[in-house]
Amino acid sequence: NVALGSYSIKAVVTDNSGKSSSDGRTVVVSPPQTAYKGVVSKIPGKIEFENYDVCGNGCAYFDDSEGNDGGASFRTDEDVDIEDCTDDGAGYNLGWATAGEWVEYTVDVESPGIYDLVVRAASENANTLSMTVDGKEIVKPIAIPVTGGWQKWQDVKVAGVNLNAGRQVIRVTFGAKYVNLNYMEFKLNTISLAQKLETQMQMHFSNNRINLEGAPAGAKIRLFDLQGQFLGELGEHGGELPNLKSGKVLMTVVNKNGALLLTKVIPYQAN
Ligand SMILES: [Ca+2]
Ligand SMILES: [Ca+2]
Ligand SMILES: [Ca+2]
Ligand SMILES: [Ca+2]
Repeated sequence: NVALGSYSIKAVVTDNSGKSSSDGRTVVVSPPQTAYKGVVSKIPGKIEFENYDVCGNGCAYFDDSEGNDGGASFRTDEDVDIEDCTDDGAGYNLGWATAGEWVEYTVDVESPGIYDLVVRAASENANTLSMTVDGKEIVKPIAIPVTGGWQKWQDVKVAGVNLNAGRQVIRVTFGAKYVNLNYMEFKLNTISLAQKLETQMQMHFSNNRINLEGAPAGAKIRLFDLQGQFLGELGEHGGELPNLKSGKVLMTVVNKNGALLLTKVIPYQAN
Protein backbone atom coordinates (compact mmCIF):
# COMPACT_ATOMS: atom_id res chain seq x y z
CA ASN A 1 0.00 0.00 0.00
CA VAL A 2 1.26 3.46 -0.91
CA ALA A 3 0.02 6.88 0.17
CA LEU A 4 -2.22 8.81 -2.23
CA GLY A 5 -0.37 11.06 -4.65
CA SER A 6 1.68 11.16 -7.83
CA TYR A 7 4.73 8.87 -8.22
CA SER A 8 7.49 8.61 -10.82
CA ILE A 9 8.57 5.05 -11.55
CA LYS A 10 11.78 4.31 -13.47
CA ALA A 11 12.69 0.85 -14.77
CA VAL A 12 16.32 0.12 -15.76
CA VAL A 13 17.24 -2.99 -17.76
CA THR A 14 20.91 -4.10 -18.00
CA ASP A 15 22.11 -6.92 -20.30
CA ASN A 16 25.14 -9.28 -19.84
CA SER A 17 27.49 -6.87 -21.65
CA GLY A 18 26.54 -4.03 -19.32
CA LYS A 19 24.39 -2.08 -21.76
CA SER A 20 21.36 -0.61 -20.12
CA SER A 21 18.11 0.99 -21.10
CA SER A 22 15.49 2.72 -18.96
CA ASP A 23 11.96 4.01 -19.19
CA GLY A 24 9.85 6.09 -16.84
CA ARG A 25 6.16 6.44 -16.00
CA THR A 26 4.14 8.66 -13.72
CA VAL A 27 1.62 6.75 -11.64
CA VAL A 28 -1.15 8.57 -9.81
CA VAL A 29 -2.58 6.77 -6.78
CA SER A 30 -6.16 8.00 -6.31
CA PRO A 31 -8.69 7.21 -3.61
CA PRO A 32 -11.56 4.93 -4.67
CA GLN A 33 -14.32 6.82 -6.47
CA THR A 34 -17.07 8.10 -4.19
CA ALA A 35 -19.95 10.55 -4.35
CA TYR A 36 -19.19 14.20 -3.51
CA LYS A 37 -19.36 14.64 0.29
CA GLY A 38 -20.41 10.97 0.45
CA VAL A 39 -23.96 11.87 -0.59
CA VAL A 40 -25.09 9.47 -3.33
CA SER A 41 -27.69 11.17 -5.55
CA LYS A 42 -31.01 9.40 -5.68
CA ILE A 43 -32.84 8.90 -8.99
CA PRO A 44 -35.61 10.03 -9.42
CA GLY A 45 -33.99 13.30 -8.37
CA LYS A 46 -31.87 16.33 -9.20
CA ILE A 47 -28.09 16.36 -9.50
CA GLU A 48 -26.01 19.55 -9.54
CA PHE A 49 -23.33 19.20 -12.23
CA GLU A 50 -20.73 20.74 -9.90
CA ASN A 51 -21.25 17.87 -7.43
CA TYR A 52 -19.29 15.42 -9.57
CA ASP A 53 -17.61 12.47 -7.86
CA VAL A 54 -14.42 12.50 -5.81
CA CYS A 55 -11.15 10.78 -6.88
CA GLY A 56 -9.57 13.33 -9.15
CA ASN A 57 -8.66 13.89 -12.79
CA GLY A 58 -8.71 10.71 -14.87
CA CYS A 59 -10.86 8.92 -12.27
CA ALA A 60 -14.01 10.94 -11.45
CA TYR A 61 -13.61 13.24 -14.45
CA PHE A 62 -11.32 14.07 -17.34
CA ASP A 63 -10.37 17.73 -17.70
CA ASP A 64 -7.58 18.83 -20.05
CA SER A 65 -6.64 22.08 -18.28
CA GLU A 66 -4.94 22.20 -14.91
CA GLY A 67 -6.93 23.99 -12.21
CA ASN A 68 -10.27 25.76 -12.46
CA ASP A 69 -10.60 28.01 -15.53
CA GLY A 70 -13.99 29.24 -14.27
CA GLY A 71 -12.73 31.05 -11.19
CA ALA A 72 -15.41 29.95 -8.71
CA SER A 73 -14.28 29.44 -5.13
CA PHE A 74 -15.65 25.91 -5.12
CA ARG A 75 -13.64 22.66 -5.16
CA THR A 76 -10.57 24.72 -6.01
CA ASP A 77 -8.21 21.75 -5.67
CA GLU A 78 -9.82 20.03 -8.70
CA ASP A 79 -9.38 20.57 -12.45
CA VAL A 80 -13.06 20.71 -13.48
CA ASP A 81 -13.88 24.25 -14.66
CA ILE A 82 -16.63 25.84 -12.56
CA GLU A 83 -18.07 29.34 -12.31
CA ASP A 84 -20.70 31.13 -10.23
CA CYS A 85 -24.16 30.57 -11.70
CA THR A 86 -26.76 33.35 -12.11
CA ASP A 87 -29.68 30.97 -12.78
CA ASP A 88 -32.55 30.74 -10.26
CA GLY A 89 -31.13 29.03 -7.22
CA ALA A 90 -27.62 30.40 -7.92
CA GLY A 91 -24.87 27.93 -6.99
CA TYR A 92 -22.36 26.90 -9.64
CA ASN A 93 -22.19 25.61 -13.20
CA LEU A 94 -19.68 23.68 -15.27
CA GLY A 95 -18.10 25.40 -18.26
CA TRP A 96 -14.90 25.52 -20.36
CA ALA A 97 -15.40 21.94 -21.48
CA THR A 98 -13.58 20.62 -24.54
CA ALA A 99 -14.56 17.69 -26.77
CA GLY A 100 -13.91 14.42 -24.99
CA GLU A 101 -13.85 15.79 -21.45
CA TRP A 102 -16.19 13.94 -19.05
CA VAL A 103 -17.59 14.04 -15.51
CA GLU A 104 -19.01 11.19 -13.44
CA TYR A 105 -21.76 10.92 -10.83
CA THR A 106 -22.43 8.03 -8.46
CA VAL A 107 -26.18 7.59 -8.25
CA ASP A 108 -28.69 5.23 -6.71
CA VAL A 109 -31.59 4.44 -9.04
CA GLU A 110 -34.59 3.59 -6.85
CA SER A 111 -36.95 2.50 -9.62
CA PRO A 112 -35.76 0.88 -12.86
CA GLY A 113 -37.44 2.19 -15.98
CA ILE A 114 -37.65 4.90 -18.58
CA TYR A 115 -36.88 8.40 -17.31
CA ASP A 116 -37.51 11.89 -18.57
CA LEU A 117 -34.48 14.10 -18.12
CA VAL A 118 -34.10 17.86 -17.88
CA VAL A 119 -30.62 19.26 -18.50
CA ARG A 120 -30.36 22.87 -17.35
CA ALA A 121 -28.01 24.42 -19.88
CA ALA A 122 -26.80 27.76 -21.23
CA SER A 123 -24.69 28.05 -24.35
CA GLU A 124 -23.69 30.33 -27.22
CA ASN A 125 -22.93 27.35 -29.42
CA ALA A 126 -24.62 24.01 -30.03
CA ASN A 127 -23.12 21.01 -28.31
CA THR A 128 -23.79 17.33 -27.71
CA LEU A 129 -23.64 15.36 -24.49
CA SER A 130 -23.46 11.63 -24.30
CA MET A 131 -24.52 9.76 -21.19
CA THR A 132 -23.21 6.30 -20.35
CA VAL A 133 -23.12 3.75 -17.54
CA ASP A 134 -20.21 1.27 -17.77
CA GLY A 135 -19.55 2.46 -21.32
CA LYS A 136 -23.12 1.81 -22.49
CA GLU A 137 -25.35 4.67 -23.64
CA ILE A 138 -28.41 5.14 -21.43
CA VAL A 139 -29.93 7.62 -23.89
CA LYS A 140 -29.22 8.83 -27.43
CA PRO A 141 -26.72 11.73 -27.57
CA ILE A 142 -28.34 14.87 -26.15
CA ALA A 143 -28.40 17.94 -28.40
CA ILE A 144 -27.86 21.18 -26.49
CA PRO A 145 -29.18 24.13 -28.53
CA VAL A 146 -27.92 27.70 -28.63
CA THR A 147 -29.67 29.44 -25.74
CA GLY A 148 -28.41 32.92 -26.57
CA GLY A 149 -25.87 33.48 -23.81
CA TRP A 150 -23.52 31.77 -21.40
CA GLN A 151 -25.90 32.58 -18.53
CA LYS A 152 -29.19 32.38 -20.49
CA TRP A 153 -30.54 29.21 -18.92
CA GLN A 154 -32.94 26.80 -20.57
CA ASP A 155 -34.45 23.40 -19.79
CA VAL A 156 -33.30 20.90 -22.40
CA LYS A 157 -35.86 18.09 -22.23
CA VAL A 158 -34.83 14.56 -23.07
CA ALA A 159 -37.06 11.49 -23.16
CA GLY A 160 -36.19 7.82 -23.09
CA VAL A 161 -33.37 7.57 -20.55
CA ASN A 162 -33.18 3.88 -19.69
CA LEU A 163 -31.94 3.11 -16.19
CA ASN A 164 -31.54 -0.13 -14.26
CA ALA A 165 -32.07 -0.15 -10.51
CA GLY A 166 -29.26 0.25 -8.00
CA ARG A 167 -25.94 1.97 -7.39
CA GLN A 168 -24.12 3.00 -10.57
CA VAL A 169 -21.90 5.69 -12.06
CA ILE A 170 -23.29 7.94 -14.81
CA ARG A 171 -20.68 9.49 -17.09
CA VAL A 172 -21.47 12.67 -19.05
CA THR A 173 -19.11 13.26 -22.00
CA PHE A 174 -18.86 16.54 -23.94
CA GLY A 175 -19.09 16.23 -27.73
CA ALA A 176 -17.68 19.66 -28.58
CA LYS A 177 -16.11 22.76 -27.09
CA TYR A 178 -17.99 24.81 -24.49
CA VAL A 179 -21.41 24.45 -22.93
CA ASN A 180 -22.52 25.60 -19.48
CA LEU A 181 -24.34 23.07 -17.31
CA ASN A 182 -26.15 23.84 -14.05
CA TYR A 183 -28.02 20.68 -13.05
CA MET A 184 -29.84 17.63 -14.40
CA GLU A 185 -33.09 16.21 -13.12
CA PHE A 186 -34.36 12.67 -13.69
CA LYS A 187 -38.12 11.99 -13.47
CA LEU A 188 -39.62 8.54 -13.77
CA ASN A 189 -41.85 8.27 -16.83
CA THR A 190 -44.78 6.48 -15.21
CA ILE A 191 -46.72 6.14 -18.48
CA SER A 192 -44.02 3.97 -20.06
CA LEU A 193 -43.72 2.07 -16.79
CA ALA A 194 -47.47 1.39 -16.71
CA GLN A 195 -47.38 0.14 -20.31
CA LYS A 196 -44.50 -2.18 -19.49
CA LEU A 197 -46.19 -3.39 -16.30
CA GLU A 198 -49.42 -4.11 -18.14
CA THR A 199 -47.67 -6.46 -20.51
CA GLN A 200 -45.35 -8.10 -17.96
CA MET A 201 -47.70 -8.52 -14.97
CA GLN A 202 -49.65 -11.78 -14.94
CA MET A 203 -52.45 -12.73 -12.53
CA HIS A 204 -53.73 -16.20 -11.77
CA PHE A 205 -56.70 -16.93 -9.51
CA SER A 206 -57.02 -20.13 -7.48
CA ASN A 207 -58.70 -21.00 -4.15
CA ASN A 208 -59.34 -17.37 -3.18
CA ARG A 209 -55.71 -16.66 -3.91
CA ILE A 210 -54.36 -14.20 -6.42
CA ASN A 211 -50.92 -15.17 -7.69
CA LEU A 212 -48.91 -12.40 -9.32
CA GLU A 213 -45.92 -12.61 -11.62
CA GLY A 214 -43.86 -9.73 -12.95
CA ALA A 215 -44.78 -7.14 -10.30
CA PRO A 216 -41.88 -4.86 -9.25
CA ALA A 217 -39.92 -5.86 -6.13
CA GLY A 218 -41.52 -4.42 -3.01
CA ALA A 219 -44.70 -3.40 -4.86
CA LYS A 220 -48.07 -3.25 -3.13
CA ILE A 221 -51.18 -4.14 -5.09
CA ARG A 222 -54.41 -2.66 -3.73
CA LEU A 223 -57.87 -3.76 -4.86
CA PHE A 224 -61.03 -1.64 -4.73
CA ASP A 225 -64.56 -2.20 -5.93
CA LEU A 226 -65.82 0.13 -8.66
CA GLN A 227 -67.42 2.37 -6.01
CA GLY A 228 -63.93 2.95 -4.61
CA GLN A 229 -64.27 0.81 -1.50
CA PHE A 230 -61.01 -0.82 -0.39
CA LEU A 231 -61.12 -4.60 -0.70
CA GLY A 232 -57.63 -5.69 0.23
CA GLU A 233 -53.90 -5.48 -0.34
CA LEU A 234 -51.48 -7.93 -1.94
CA GLY A 235 -47.70 -8.16 -1.98
CA GLU A 236 -45.58 -8.43 -5.13
CA HIS A 237 -46.28 -12.19 -5.37
CA GLY A 238 -50.00 -11.87 -4.58
CA GLY A 239 -51.95 -13.07 -1.57
CA GLU A 240 -55.26 -14.39 -0.29
CA LEU A 241 -58.51 -12.46 -0.34
CA PRO A 242 -61.08 -15.03 0.90
CA ASN A 243 -64.08 -12.66 0.88
CA LEU A 244 -63.60 -11.28 -2.60
CA LYS A 245 -66.53 -11.99 -4.92
CA SER A 246 -66.33 -12.45 -8.68
CA GLY A 247 -66.69 -9.28 -10.67
CA LYS A 248 -64.78 -6.26 -11.83
CA VAL A 249 -62.27 -4.80 -9.41
CA LEU A 250 -60.00 -1.79 -9.62
CA MET A 251 -56.34 -2.67 -9.13
CA THR A 252 -53.63 -0.16 -8.26
CA VAL A 253 -49.91 -0.99 -8.23
CA VAL A 254 -47.74 1.17 -5.97
CA ASN A 255 -43.95 0.81 -5.86
CA LYS A 256 -41.92 0.46 -2.65
CA ASN A 257 -41.53 4.26 -2.43
CA GLY A 258 -45.27 4.81 -2.64
CA ALA A 259 -45.39 6.04 -6.26
CA LEU A 260 -48.49 4.95 -8.19
CA LEU A 261 -47.37 2.87 -11.18
CA LEU A 262 -50.56 1.46 -12.64
CA THR A 263 -54.34 1.68 -12.24
CA LYS A 264 -56.40 -0.93 -14.06
CA VAL A 265 -59.86 -2.52 -13.93
CA ILE A 266 -59.54 -6.31 -13.95
CA PRO A 267 -62.13 -9.09 -14.01
CA TYR A 268 -61.81 -11.15 -10.83
CA GLN A 269 -62.97 -14.75 -10.81
CA ALA A 270 -63.54 -16.19 -7.34
CA ASN A 271 -63.03 -19.92 -7.02
CA1 LIG B 1 -14.41 6.60 -12.82
CA1 LIG C 1 -9.50 22.78 -15.82
CA1 LIG D 1 -12.21 21.86 -19.04
CA1 LIG E 1 -25.44 23.87 -10.33
